[in-house]
Amino acid sequence: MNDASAYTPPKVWTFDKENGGRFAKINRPTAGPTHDQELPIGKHPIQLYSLGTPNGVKVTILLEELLALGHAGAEYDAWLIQIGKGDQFGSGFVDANPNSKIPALMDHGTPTPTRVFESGAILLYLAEKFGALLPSDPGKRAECLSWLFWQMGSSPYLGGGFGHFYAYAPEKFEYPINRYAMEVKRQLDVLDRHLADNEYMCGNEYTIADISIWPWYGAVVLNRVYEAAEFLDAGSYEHLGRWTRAIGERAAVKRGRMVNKASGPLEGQLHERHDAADFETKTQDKIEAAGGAE
Ligand SMILES: N[C@@H](CCC(=O)N[C@@H](CS)C(=O)NCC(=O)O)C(=O)O
Repeated sequence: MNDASAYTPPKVWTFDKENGGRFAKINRPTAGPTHDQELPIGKHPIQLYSLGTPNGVKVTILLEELLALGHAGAEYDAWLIQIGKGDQFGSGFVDANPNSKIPALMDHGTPTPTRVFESGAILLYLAEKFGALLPSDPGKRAECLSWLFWQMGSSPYLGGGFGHFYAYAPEKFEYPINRYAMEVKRQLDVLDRHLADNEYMCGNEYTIADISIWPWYGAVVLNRVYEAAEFLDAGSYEHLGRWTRAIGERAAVKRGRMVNKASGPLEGQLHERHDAADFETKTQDKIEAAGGAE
């Protein structure tokens, strides 16, 4: 065990700007804008302000799935918000999301523009708007929403808890790593047991529940977050593995993962998306400018 007595909390907590850790530069204990910065608006009614993180790609996967289903009204402009540079604290972004976190969506197709923040709310808003990927039968809809809200409540333990202490904290502490590894393994088991009897999260129907859960828990299985697949023995969750691989093969999922992605191999990055053709042209331009694929 680490020495738990090393830190004695003061009477009143104060903000230590130099507390180290991966996100020390952007984290602060107050809300609100830090600078004036209007958000750009493109040609489509749906404007997305985001980054290709698990929370961000939920929305781009859904939009690409809606387009693949023939919902032309789901065409969208996706703008890059670089959270490492503090774009989420610009005045325009804070107007779209007072919580200063990606993703944020503006729908200019309503009589007055509609703002939607929190990825779960965005998935529900879009699924209802287009009448797709959300069952209409009340029982199935309840099951779908239960899993959607399960993800919203559960993955902060995976990301903010386990991921932070296992991968990002400046030092390794046994207590939080143990606590969050146990909880994340419990969550992986919840999914694995459910997927043993169900093709998708809501029976045999692919829905926004899958789109919400896959970017987080599929990423653990595929070792795309925190380099923790071995530590968590993620390969042992057989049914979760089957579901993860099946969803990862979907063309819309592959496209959605590229949008607003600003890290990893260049051919997987599409910083902004304004048109379906951007997947071919913009990516190719970038690769050529960089002197060929990695
Ligand atoms: N519950 C929120 C979480 C969003 C979130 O945590 N976004 C992160 C990136 S994945 C972010 O914008 N962080 C920037 C910051 O905390 O300043 C959602 O699902 O939309």
